[in-house]
Amino acid sequence: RIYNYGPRDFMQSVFYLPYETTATLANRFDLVVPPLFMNNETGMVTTEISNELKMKLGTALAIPRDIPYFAFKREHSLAVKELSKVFLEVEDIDDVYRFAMEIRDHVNHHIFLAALYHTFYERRDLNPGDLPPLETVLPDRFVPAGVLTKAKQLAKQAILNHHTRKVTVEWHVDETGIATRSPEQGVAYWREDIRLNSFHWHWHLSNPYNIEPGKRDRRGELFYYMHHNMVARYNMERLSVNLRPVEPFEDWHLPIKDGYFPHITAGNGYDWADRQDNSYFKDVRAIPLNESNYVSQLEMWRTHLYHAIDVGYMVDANGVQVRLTDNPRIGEDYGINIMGEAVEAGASVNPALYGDLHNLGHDLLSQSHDPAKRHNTNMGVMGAVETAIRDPVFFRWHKFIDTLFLRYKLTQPSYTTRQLTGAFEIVDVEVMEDNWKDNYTPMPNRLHTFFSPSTFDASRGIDFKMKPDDRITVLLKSDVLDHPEFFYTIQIRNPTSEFKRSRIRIFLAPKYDEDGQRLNFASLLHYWTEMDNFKTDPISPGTDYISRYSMNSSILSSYRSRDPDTDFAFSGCSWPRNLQLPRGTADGMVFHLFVMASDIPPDEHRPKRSLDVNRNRYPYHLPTAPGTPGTSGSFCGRPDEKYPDPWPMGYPLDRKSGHGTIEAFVAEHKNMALSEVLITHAGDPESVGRQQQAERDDCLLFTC
Ligand code: CUO
Repeated sequence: RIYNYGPRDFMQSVFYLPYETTATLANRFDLVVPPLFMNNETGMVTTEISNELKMKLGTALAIPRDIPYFAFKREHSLAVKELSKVFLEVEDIDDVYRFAMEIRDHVNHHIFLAALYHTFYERRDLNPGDLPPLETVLPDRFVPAGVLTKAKQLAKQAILNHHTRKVTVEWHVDETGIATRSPEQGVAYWREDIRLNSFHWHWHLSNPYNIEPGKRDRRGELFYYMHHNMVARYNMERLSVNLRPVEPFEDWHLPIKDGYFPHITAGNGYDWADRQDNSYFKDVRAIPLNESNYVSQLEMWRTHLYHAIDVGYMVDANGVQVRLTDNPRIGEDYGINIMGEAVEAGASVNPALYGDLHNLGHDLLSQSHDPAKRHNTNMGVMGAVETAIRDPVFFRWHKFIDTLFLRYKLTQPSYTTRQLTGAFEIVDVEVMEDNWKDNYTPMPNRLHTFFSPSTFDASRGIDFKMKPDDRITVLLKSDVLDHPEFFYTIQIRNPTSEFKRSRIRIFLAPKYDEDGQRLNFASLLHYWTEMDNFKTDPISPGTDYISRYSMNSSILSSYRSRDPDTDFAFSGCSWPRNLQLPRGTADGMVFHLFVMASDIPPDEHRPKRSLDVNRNRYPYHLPTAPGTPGTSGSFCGRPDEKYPDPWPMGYPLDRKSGHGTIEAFVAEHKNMALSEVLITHAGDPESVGRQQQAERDDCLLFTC
């Protein structure tokens, strides 16, 4: 047996070189693997699996080996579930490793990976914080094909030269999907951000729609909330680069204006399909025909969902009305959770009536380049969770889905004064950048973003034909949006005579729309994005101060990578740290920073009831914040626990209000505060804080 790597590394090694046989993997990483056999017909050397194991693999064996994992297709999702079950039923992680090694030569590469990622979210003895970043496993999902070709050439040279230890290949975002001639290129840096796409994969494998009902607390609501935040943040980026907010894709008979040409090719020869500008959303005529899907199905489901929203209830499979309310009584579910499950569609109250709207939309869009199946084309990027966000149509589709949820939210009564007020009074709020560089003095409520280089190690995802002792690292490098860390200081008054904790909620939204008009309360509902949500330490009677660091945000995982060759800061399901702030503009974009201090009800002081109290993580997985698993609580939930905040997700900025403006809303509640924050986008980190050159009246050659 191996184990010269340590348990964490040996588990990770199962993920690597996903397109290569186990024999190659074993050779490259010096692993001991199960016995290998040669197939006399194909000449391939592989592991052998028993008939008993074959039976357990179920549908996973039926999916062709070389296609991507199309998460929105039921049969793919079922295959991941069944394969994960094999990994979940074995006793310890040695067995997970052994089975994984036996199985990997026989099932679809990506379904194998997806099942392993899901296993890390499910097993008590594994931790999602230890999952390798997806880009290190599947670099071809994130990097233009030409960059990988160049990396292979350089790696070969390095092997010949012996002395070269590191090969680095750089690329820029304008070398990928969309050319500068298209306005949509302005936000390509965001759509194609590696960690954002990786986060989306993690989210869907942590919260799969076909997981046993009830296994994830408020999963349907989380589907709404995370994707709502994603769309809201995308629109902030659009405003930053003078683009109008994304239009929902809701008239399904009009052409889709923007096509998408991904320029990525999977290393096993799979070519993601291109979609021409002005393609149509069409019925997909599958072979066999009974697996076809029709736009009219989606229209029918949408009508049923709108009906449910308008009448305030859904109808379950037995014909019983299920009330839709976000003020649920004990024993009732949140209406938004029921809606989320029905729309995605997960544990829907009535799949026959409400269908598969979200998933089927992804599926049809990923085939809209060849809906009649006349050209033997592959699927487009919209069909896979790790690539969908690259395509501008992803956000048009999700803006439509979000608008549907917002239609429901607008049926809910405004929060009452009792639901909004609290004992604490927020006196002042300030946000300040870290003192992150010499000769620069940060100023209150002034934040900066810039592009800075980001690197990851591709040597374990692509076979660069190295031998174990070649010791060459292949690094891929590009610029990503980034920002200095910052911290909030909240001056708070506790009018009671006791030390008391509070829950602080922080949201961000732009102050002005694309036409420079102030966004009113109703329009801001589209934009608020969560920045943080946490319980404070006990606040002393009288005036006290709360300080909170951006790195500890509830939308980030608390795990930090220990890989010296990459700067990947977080593992597991985490909003990308580098995209925590919207880009802002060169002359400063104005944002509202909303802060609320809520009282904590007495029963919330008790430790959170774990859904599985025996979870026993390995000691070397100790997170930086004790007791925090390797996921972002707010956007990903926590596999074994109740959602960390009992209020509706997005509270208190998820419902209409009698107030016309956010200022009027805040003015009525002492436990809320609003600050104005200016986010300035600097070209590069070095230009932050540099004084602008004053214009001079000198007589220049061309002015005099
Ligand atoms: Cu995450 Cu449409 O759900 O992609």
